[in-house]
Amino acid sequence: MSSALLREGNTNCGGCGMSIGLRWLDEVFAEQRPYLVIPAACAIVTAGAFPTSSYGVPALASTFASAPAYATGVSAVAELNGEQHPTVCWAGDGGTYDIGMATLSAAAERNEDMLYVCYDNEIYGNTGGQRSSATPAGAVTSTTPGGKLEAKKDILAIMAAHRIPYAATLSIAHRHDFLRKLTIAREMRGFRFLLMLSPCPTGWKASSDESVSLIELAVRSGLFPLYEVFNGTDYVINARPDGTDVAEYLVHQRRYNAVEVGTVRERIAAQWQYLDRMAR
Ligand SMILES: Cc1ncc(C[n+]2csc(CCOP(=O)(O)OP(=O)(O)O)c2C)c(N)n1
Ligand code: SF4
Repeated sequence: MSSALLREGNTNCGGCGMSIGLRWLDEVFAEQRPYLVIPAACAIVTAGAFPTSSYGVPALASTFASAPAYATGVSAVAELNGEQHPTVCWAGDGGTYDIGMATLSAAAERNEDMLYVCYDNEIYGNTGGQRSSATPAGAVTSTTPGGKLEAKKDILAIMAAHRIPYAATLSIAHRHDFLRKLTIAREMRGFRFLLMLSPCPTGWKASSDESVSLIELAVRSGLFPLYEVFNGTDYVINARPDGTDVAEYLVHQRRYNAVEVGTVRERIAAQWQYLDRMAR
């Protein structure tokens, strides 16, 4: 399907979750023609070589650490000019969980008027698949050949603690829920944060035609909960685990060849205990 925001012929690998996310962003934001702000990441390679671009809307490339600061300026100038174009920061997990954390936290604390979408492929995809603080424990990356030891950072809890108007998770296997959350974010002002688990067949060592089904398994097994947090306090759970064993998710990705399935099941149970307490 052709898209005004993301043009065909871009450099994204087949099966990249980011491509689906950008197309669905376009479905909800087409009329507004957003200004994209993108830090160093696969998503800025997507644009291609200047002066041509695979993005059909203005896209500003920022330094790795500074996308929310750039977006703060873009959003403020748009407002000064009386423009209706929303500012959308589109960043990977490296730019979000790690190197962009200071400017992300600062922009969220100031409640800047922007939508921030993190496409989380759980690695530094663009530079060869190094670990980030979004990489789950047990996953093999180019810098954790024996499997990562530390647990994945809970970025949604961190963003909710800023008491921003809206924070939510997105699944490319749940189109209706995905579009609904983008629409909520579109209608709000202030800092909105959306987290999309984004398959990277290259780094996940998975088949490119399984990207959507992998995310479905991640949600159904409870590994990737679908939920929303309003104003930092009001938790709404959108889908509960349905008994699917997380082993089904892990077995299709060679990055998890040596992972302890029992440990992953325990982590999922602990995560749901926490979420259930917050949503009470
Ligand atoms: C200060 C700085 N350090 C390192 C780099 C090299 N670099 C460019 S993109 C990238 C990885 C980005 O990872 P992520 O944000 O997860 O996005 P992805 O590549 O996975 O889309 C790195 C390390 C850089 N551009 N700037
Ligand atoms: S390396 Fe991964 S994140 Fe980057 S374009 Fe390819 S599939 Fe997408």
